[in-house]
Amino acid sequence: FALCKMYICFTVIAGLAILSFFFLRTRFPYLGEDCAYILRSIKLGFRLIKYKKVKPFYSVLDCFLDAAKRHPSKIFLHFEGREYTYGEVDKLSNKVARALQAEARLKKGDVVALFLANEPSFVWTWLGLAKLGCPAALLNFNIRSKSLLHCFSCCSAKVIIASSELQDAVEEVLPTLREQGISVYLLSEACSIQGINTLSDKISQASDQPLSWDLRANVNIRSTALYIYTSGTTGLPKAAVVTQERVWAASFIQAACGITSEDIFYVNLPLYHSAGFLIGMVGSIERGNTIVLKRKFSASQFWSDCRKYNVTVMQYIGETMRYLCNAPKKDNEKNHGVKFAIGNGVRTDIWSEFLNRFGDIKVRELYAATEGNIGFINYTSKIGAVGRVNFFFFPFTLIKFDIEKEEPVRNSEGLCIEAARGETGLLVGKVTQRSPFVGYAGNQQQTEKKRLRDVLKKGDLYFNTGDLLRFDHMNFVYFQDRVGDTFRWKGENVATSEVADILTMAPCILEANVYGVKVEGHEGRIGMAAVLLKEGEDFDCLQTYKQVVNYLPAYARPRFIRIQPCLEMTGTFKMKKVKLVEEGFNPAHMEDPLYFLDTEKKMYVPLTEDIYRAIACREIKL
Ligand SMILES: *[C@@H]1O[C@H](CO)[C@@H](O)[C@H](O)[C@H]1NC(C)=O
Ligand SMILES: *[C@H]1O[C@H](CO)[C@@H](O)[C@H](O)[C@H]1NC(C)=O
Repeated sequence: FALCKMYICFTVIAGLAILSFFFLRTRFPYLGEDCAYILRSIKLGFRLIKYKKVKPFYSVLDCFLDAAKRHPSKIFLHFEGREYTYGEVDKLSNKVARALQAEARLKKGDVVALFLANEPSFVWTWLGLAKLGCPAALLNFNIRSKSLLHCFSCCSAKVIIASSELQDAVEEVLPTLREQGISVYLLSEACSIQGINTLSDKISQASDQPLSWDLRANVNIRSTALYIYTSGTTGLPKAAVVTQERVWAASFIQAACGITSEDIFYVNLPLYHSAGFLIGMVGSIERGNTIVLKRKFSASQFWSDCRKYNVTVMQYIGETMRYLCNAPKKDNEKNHGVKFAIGNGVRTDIWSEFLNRFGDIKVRELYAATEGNIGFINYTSKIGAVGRVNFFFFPFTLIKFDIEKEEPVRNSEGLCIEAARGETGLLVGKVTQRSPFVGYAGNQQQTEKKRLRDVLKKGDLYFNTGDLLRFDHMNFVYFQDRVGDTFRWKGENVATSEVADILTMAPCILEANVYGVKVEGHEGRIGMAAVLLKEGEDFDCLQTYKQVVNYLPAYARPRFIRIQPCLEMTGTFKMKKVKLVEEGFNPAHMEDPLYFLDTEKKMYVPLTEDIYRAIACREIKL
């Protein structure tokens, strides 16, 4: 996680240099906030330096064990009306570790894939694995079949643990898993399917005695702690390697925002992403505070949960902020204890409306990529900004980007050109020893694709975030857009080529160009595909629907399909997208036949002007 770098590179001298630099540069309005934030960051920087040196290595698990010793009866987790103390979670994780040790014969370093819903067992199963010195791969519980197998195999796991509610998804890929000799465990007391082992019964019989520290003696700050999946720029999701150092750095975000051990943190984002897992759950372990965990985000339960559990910190993404603002107004909306909101992707208008309706909540908007080496936090609450560049924790730059060609603009010497202040550019982070780019598990090719060379000097190396940002004259950072090969919908990144691969497996489709289009009143972009049919074939509304629904999670399915007589290519044989994105899905504006994925009729249907109108006035929910 990117923010880490900021903490790492501190020494006293750097700190002082930065401070004096900052006193000269910063204008008056943000002085207090800048100072408080910088001082907190320097303290955290020193802690990370200490963790890098101390032997034996002090991991987040050790931090959890210390918290469980310090306050065993403090509530760690609230979930659906039940509460779990630090002491209980510690014991449960001992039981999980012992059951897995006996059943799966796990050794230190073995990777275990977790295919779990957002439920408390996610937390103690991960802690149990950490006690055995085993990294966990956090599978997205929405993925199925080909994607699921791909994600599973790219982290070289030999064991998968699944929630009982995901049994069907596991059964679907079971033949392949068995062929590969994978051990499959279900968090359930009973299961009649051959090849699926139950785990809950073994966990409840296992001893809750602590495990020997020796089991994880191999773990150090550079060890892989987790694999977290990010959407591929080409093809299937990639497993970003998250080291112990990154886990620590990401867990410091709560501390950097001023969250304390007294706070109650509301985790309503999925635990398979870094936001929910690292910033939320692991950050709460680092602070020693209490988590309210939700199976999924619910706008209607949000504020009543906050009141019921005395929540003081909420987590958000742009979509959830919008859902909260779209909910019907109530009289008691400002009656809650939420002081901070931490997240990313909220748009300026929604941010202002949110503050107007729900009161004086400090919004800490941040920008970072799971695998990246750069990050920003908006610690001063400037509406719309994702951060502030007032000092150099990590070297980065914005470079001019050609949206049409989808590549950086280069000058006659072959070097990139820095974007001017106020101008939108591609964010790239310099790869150095202190801000490394670890890359993706088992995917050298994808790792290489995120590397950008000869940026400002011949032979230099940068991490390409794929994100377009802008810095203003007050040093605030604004997220603008994402370059064309992924788009975001319902808080998930969708890789266009993965969707195209699935579409072209439908018998009538020869080629597909997938992109995201904006819909009024929604965050992100919804999936759309321009397709070329095979010669002599008609568009098969039912078969294409089945193909898409069988292989893609709901957020990745193209809701609109545009049939084209040919697909336009760029000079470098990439499909042209910019014009298609601009043209959108209004049937009045194009001749090409358009289809709409109708979730009620369970097929694609011709996109009529009536349907278009119903979408625009939100009679049809997307
Ligand atoms: C919330 O705070 C109130 C008042 O301090 C307290 O009575 C109540 O028990 C708290 N609720 C929870 C779930 O901790
Ligand atoms: C951060 O958010 C606050 C609102 O909570 C805002 O006043 C401040 O200007 C923001 N700062 C940045 C850098 O975005």
